[in-house]
Amino acid sequence: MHKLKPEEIKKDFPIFEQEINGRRLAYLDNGATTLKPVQVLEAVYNYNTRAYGNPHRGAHQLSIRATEEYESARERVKKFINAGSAEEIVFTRNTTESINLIAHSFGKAFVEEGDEIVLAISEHHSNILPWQRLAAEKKAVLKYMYINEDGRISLEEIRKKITSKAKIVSIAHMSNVLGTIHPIEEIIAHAHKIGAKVLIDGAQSTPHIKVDVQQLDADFYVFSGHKMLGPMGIGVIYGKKAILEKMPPFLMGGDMIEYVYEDHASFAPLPYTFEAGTQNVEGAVGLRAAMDYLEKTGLDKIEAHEKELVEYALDRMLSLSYVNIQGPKDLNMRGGIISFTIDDAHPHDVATILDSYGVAVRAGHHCAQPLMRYLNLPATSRISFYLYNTKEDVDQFLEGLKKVRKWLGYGS
Ligand code: 7TS
Repeated sequence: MHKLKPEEIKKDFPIFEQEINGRRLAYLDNGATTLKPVQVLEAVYNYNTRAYGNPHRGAHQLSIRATEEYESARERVKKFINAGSAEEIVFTRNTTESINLIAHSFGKAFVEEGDEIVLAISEHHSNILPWQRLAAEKKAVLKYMYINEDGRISLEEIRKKITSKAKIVSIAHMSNVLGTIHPIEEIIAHAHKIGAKVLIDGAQSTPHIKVDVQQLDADFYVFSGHKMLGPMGIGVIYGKKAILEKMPPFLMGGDMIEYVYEDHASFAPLPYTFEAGTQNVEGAVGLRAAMDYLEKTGLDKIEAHEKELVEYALDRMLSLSYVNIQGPKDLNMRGGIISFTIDDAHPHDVATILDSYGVAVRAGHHCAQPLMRYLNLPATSRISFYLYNTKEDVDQFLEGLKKVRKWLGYGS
């Protein structure tokens, strides 16, 4: 396998042409959102200047072209994650909306009093709050799988928490705080054995590792375009057709109907049942271009490149006595995310000091307060890699990191 050339890749991303605080930009906040290559920007521009219209409506050329663009983006998503059919791909605004839709509609159709909904303690709030509401509405029971000291969920924990009362298990493929890649194959196999469905939150995984939803046998797989070089405001649900067909619509309105009468209506077939109102066509077109870019680059290469950067960064961070790393130490169990704390320094101060070195990192609870409480941490700082990051970015980060304690008045 040829190695990725991040310096070449960077040239496709105009945002790197500017300096930040007088330094080259070391963008290490890819877990929050990713930057856009010209190929994505141009695809959106070309759509808006050549094919813009409201899809699925008019007989005129622009509407027809917009419909073709939108549906070709759906086909692209289907191929990217190897779904069985385009009917199983629903466009949403983001991962958050995807999970809300499923919690609402799957919950309405399938969840009853006393049923159990199983999550992991490391979930993003987007994969907790919709289930809390469903549990309250249906008098269902919310249960959590807890992680061990290494940031992992053990097989015993999976078997203990996913019992015959479970209706749905919802878990991130990769934790946005710890970088842990959860054992979703084992979770899916076990859940299916006892008759529960599984939703995988792929917000942090789809951009970085090859996902094959049929091979995984996930019932639902969701993700956001803006974390994989695409535009904000476009997200995806993959759902098995046999399950989606039994779920009622989430939003009601135009484009998702078949016939409407004064007092009732019938609905359009999949996937349109779940796409009410005018959709984000330019977002879908941008996502299609992003997927083209990622596949052309090679997801296997991207994954290997990020592993190399994590190893390079972890080695050097671990040699600093005042740096504490969260999550698995075993590289095979984590993706391109490292959360850490520095003795005597608040994570927000760390992020602010790093910013003055041109290094963009995230600090805070990372929308995972139950995990933070479980780990007994108020917050962490986090670096997260992508295909355009280089060892030079890591060195720039380390340069700033080594100055943090001095800035705050400590000796070293
Ligand atoms: N699930 C996971 C695992 C996430 O990491 C995020 C966003 C979401 C869901 C929500 O995605 P959205 O596109 O709907 O907002 N995570 C982060 C993060 O770690 N820093 O900023 C956003």
